[in-house]
Amino acid sequence: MSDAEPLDAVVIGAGFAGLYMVYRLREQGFSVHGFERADGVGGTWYWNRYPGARCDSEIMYYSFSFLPDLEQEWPLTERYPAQPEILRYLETVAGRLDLLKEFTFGTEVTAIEYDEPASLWTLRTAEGRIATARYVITAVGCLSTANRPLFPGSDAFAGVSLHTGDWPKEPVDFTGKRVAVVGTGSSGIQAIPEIAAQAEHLTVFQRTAQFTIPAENGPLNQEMVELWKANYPEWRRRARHSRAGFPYVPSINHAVDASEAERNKTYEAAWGSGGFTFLFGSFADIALDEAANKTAADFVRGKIDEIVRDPDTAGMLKPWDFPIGTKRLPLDTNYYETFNQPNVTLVDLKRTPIEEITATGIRTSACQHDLDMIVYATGYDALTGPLEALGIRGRGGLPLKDAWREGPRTYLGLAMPGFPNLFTITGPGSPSVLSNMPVSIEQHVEWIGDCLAAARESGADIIEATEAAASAWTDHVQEVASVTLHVKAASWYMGANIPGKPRLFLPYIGGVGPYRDHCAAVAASGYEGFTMS
Ligand code: N01
Repeated sequence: MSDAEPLDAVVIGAGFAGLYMVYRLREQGFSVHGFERADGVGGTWYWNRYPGARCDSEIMYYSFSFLPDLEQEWPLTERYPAQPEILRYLETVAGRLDLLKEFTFGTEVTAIEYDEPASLWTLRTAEGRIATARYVITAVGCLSTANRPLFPGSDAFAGVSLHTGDWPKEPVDFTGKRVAVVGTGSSGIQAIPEIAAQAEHLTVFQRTAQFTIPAENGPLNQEMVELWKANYPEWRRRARHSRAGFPYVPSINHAVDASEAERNKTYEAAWGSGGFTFLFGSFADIALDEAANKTAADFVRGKIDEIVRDPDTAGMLKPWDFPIGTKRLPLDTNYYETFNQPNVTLVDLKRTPIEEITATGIRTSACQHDLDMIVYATGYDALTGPLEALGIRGRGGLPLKDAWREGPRTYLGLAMPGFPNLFTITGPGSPSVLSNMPVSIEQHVEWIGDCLAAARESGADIIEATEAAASAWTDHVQEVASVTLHVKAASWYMGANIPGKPRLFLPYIGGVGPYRDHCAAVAASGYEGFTMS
């Protein structure tokens, strides 16, 4: 790529989304180049190398559908793929499609500015590199800007500080160490049992107790794998038209109509088989009806009492302040069991908040905890954070951050008025984090590729979402969320984990299938809600 020549498109990111987008546009005959801040492919799976990092989507659902040969060849071993395995998969994809040469790695895009007279975007990198392109497509993920809470004295700690989303490549040895994990979301809940198995002592600092369901990970039956592989096209079709990008059959039964014995039998079976089917497969009203939701929540609280021997610790681990499933449900391997280990202590930050990070550890309102290592599993500035970090300025030099001061306004989570020719893969207002990501990513990549081809065919230089379409879609995203219990939780879906972030529901909860149909109808109508000029 020559920096002087305008490209047709620049893609930012080399995870699932960026790899497929670059491949797709190259195949369509566009000149395209990718920038990636890591020194390799993988995106989320490049950075999240913390112990226990695994995908909560079962392995047969968590891959590309557009590579049928690889689909058949790729070994399906364990139910949930571990981080090294997914990274290897993406490296294989990049190698097989000869994509590495299309990317510049180790390069962070820090500014993307729209040049109105030229109808081109100018991109600048931290290294001072400049590129120009007609189209910019962000493939930066939804959970890639770490949330690093600013505790007083944050930089004072003399030991090792790590964030789960920015984990070193070299294995971290916890042997003989006094370790803290701050945060009990999906990342913390995966890492805690693994760290506890090594560390001399582990102290878990919990602000909000989470519900978690056993993953029931383990080796896959290879006869089932063969059957699965023989029917991949049908499973993929079902996933695309499902609610969350999985070909599960959702329950149609209502918890409120079932007897207590029937409910317990259903929950017990779902708990035993593990995974998200606890929510999808048990009862249809858990996400919608508070009384139904309470039956599922009570079941999990009962499990905590059964598993955790110390009643005070069990009490602290039981969530009370949000309906189950309204914060992303983690899947675990021996999470609650870990608190029975003599080398593990739980600190409830609602009782005794962190007052300061000191040179030697963490001081809460109750006492000082002396530590060698602090692992922050404190999550992300989700969905908007990675986009705002790109320094995007649209028409009139308007920064995206300012355009989104009241919260993100997008059309279909794909485009924004005032930011022509800029597309966001799995942007806010699309199913993204509420879905099995590869399914949503493929749909966005294919839609964007088709849209660019349609513009080329019609001779248009500029494609831009209209104000009216973005307003209507943004209202629709909130309306659909408002009939669910999700809006009752102070979750990262609501922007609640980042001080000062506007509170509104960020992803689209209307379902992967209906959303896909809607996007397809927009394309079929000649891109209603966009102007092409
Ligand atoms: O982050 P989180 P995560 N002081 O935001 C706490 C995906 N994922 O990295 O709940 C003290 O869920 C915070 O407390 P609270 C998945 O979509 C997928 O774990 O805000 N504590 C919470 O306990 C997931 O949902 C997979 O009160 C503070 C924790 O830190 C998403 O990534 C694996 C704090 C953050 O939990 C994010 O998960 C891992 C503070 N100032 C992640 N600030 C798989 O598929 C925050 N916390 C396997």
